[in-house]
This record gives sequence, C-alpha cells and structure tokens, in this order.
Amino acid sequence: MKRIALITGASAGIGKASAEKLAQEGYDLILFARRLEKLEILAESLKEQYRMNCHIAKVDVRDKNSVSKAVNDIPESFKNINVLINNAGLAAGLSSIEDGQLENWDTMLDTNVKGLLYVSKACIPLLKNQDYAHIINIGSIAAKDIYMNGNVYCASKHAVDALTQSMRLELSEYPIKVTGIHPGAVETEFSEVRFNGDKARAKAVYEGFDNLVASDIADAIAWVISRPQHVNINDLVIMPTAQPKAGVLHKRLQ
Ligand code: NDP
Ligand code: 8X3
Repeated sequence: MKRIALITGASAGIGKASAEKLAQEGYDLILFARRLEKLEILAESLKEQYRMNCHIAKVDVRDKNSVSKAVNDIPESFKNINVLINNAGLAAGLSSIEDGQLENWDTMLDTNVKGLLYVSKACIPLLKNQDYAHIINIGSIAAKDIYMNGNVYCASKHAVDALTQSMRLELSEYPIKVTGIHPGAVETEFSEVRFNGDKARAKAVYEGFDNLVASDIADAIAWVISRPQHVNINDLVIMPTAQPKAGVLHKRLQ
C-alpha cells in the first residue's frame, strides 16, 4: 500500500527537497506552507514526474486555528498519514539578547516551538491509526550547541530537541517512531529570511564555504524512514565537513 507523508514548510529549502525525494520514493504527499503558489507549482511538477497524489494547503503553523482546520480538511484518501515531517521553521535576526527585537523572538518561538506542537497535536491521532508511523522533527546543530548572537533561535531548537525526546517517550507504546534531524549550515532561503531579505548578506554566509544542500537532508530523511520496523534512528546531527561546530564556518582560501 502507498505510504503518505505530511511535510510542513514544503514551499522551499529542506521541505521542498524532502517532498521531491519522497515523491521519487513513491510516497503520496500532503504539503503545508504559507506560500500556496509555490506549493501549487511543486505539486503539479511532482504529480507529472512521479504519477503520485498530492494535497496542498496554505497553513501558517503559528496559527492554531489554521493548523487544526488544515488537518481536519485533509481529504479522506490522504488521512492515513504514516510520516510527519515537522520542518517549517526559521531564524529571525542575529543579535545579542540586549539588542534583540522582541517581535523576532515571538516569530521564532511561535513558529519553531508552538507551530511544531500544534501540527504534532493535530496529527498524532491520525498517526496512531497506522501500522507504521514516524515523526521527523527538523532541529538544528543549534539544538545541541549555541553560537554568538544565536540565543533565541538556539533556545527554540533546544526546545525542539526536548519535544522530540518527549514525543519518543510518549508515543513508544503505539509504536510511533520519532527522530530528530539536526543539520549544520544548509544553503536555502534560511539566511535571506534571517537577514530580513538582505540577499547580499545572506549570500556572504555561504561564499567560499562548502555548505550542505537541501537534498543532503532529504536523503537522510529518506534513509531514516526506510529502516526496518524494529530500528529507530533517534537522532542525526549532519554537518558540513567545513563546520566543526555551531558558529564555526571554515571558508576556502580564494
Ligand atoms: P527555508 O527558509 O528555505 O524554508 C523554510 C520553510 O518553512 C518554507 O517552506 C516556509 O514556507 C516555511 N515556514 C516558515 N514559517 C512558516 C509558518 N509560519 N507557517 C508555515 N510554514 C512556514 O529554510 P530551510 O529549508 O533551511 O529550513 C527548514 C528547517 O530547517 C527550519 O526548521 C530550519 O530552522 C531548519 N534548519 C535549517 C538550517 C539551514 O542552515 N538552512 C540548518 C538547520 C536547521 P512559507 O514561507 O511559504 O510559509
Ligand atoms: C541553522 C544552523 O549552523 O547555520 O539551523 O546556525 S547554523
């Protein structure tokens, strides 16, 4: 029988690459993000290339009503969700706590922590009905470590790590597998979002640096969810070779 995966934040970056990888692996997909037009283009292309089924919805994970409506509105033929990928997330700003903007803190905590909780709470009853179910939470190296001026982003991702461990404990009796995937620097729209649309500043992060690409993380997700039923990968920390720890990015000599 066909497996079904729900991916949040599928309009760009790691979420989009994961949608492409899982469509290729034969999954039907439910894709959530705020930019519906990007999801429409992606869904059309996946359906044409892979002859799979795709349901999309405009969802702001910060809005609990938007999340519960979107999950309630999932068509019956997509309701047997096997894999939930909690990927939607972002960093906003890079400043000391003293200089930090309060609205940036709200955005990060509301998206990365509360958004992940809203989506998980809405989907767990559906996952519990399945013979095979797996939750993948996209954390970050910032869930395991901190770096200069990363404060609230790091705190939000440390919370994702704690929630991942809590879910694994709570859901083990069903059994629903729960995995945390924690990447280092991946070149996506992440830095452009962090620097509020400043493309030059975002580009400079990756210049001369052998960063990860979104498909590196999508490949890892595909591997994690294809292990035998008795094997769960609890945690994966995936770093660029040139990034030995959070906040240390070695640039090539030009
Ligand atoms: P991108 O900015 O490329 O993609 C982020 C995705 O999240 C977009 O699809 C965006 O869609 C979605 N999103 C953001 N806010 C919301 C919201 N309120 N509601 C619904 N969807 C939302 O970044 P990445 O692909 O890099 O980031 C994906 C995840 O990976 C994040 O959780 C990030 O923290 C994590 N991560 C990223 C790393 C990196 O270096 N890039 C490293 C480690 C972890 P839309 O705007 O259409 O809503
Ligand atoms: C972001 C990872 O290393 O760019 O989640 O801070 S890093």
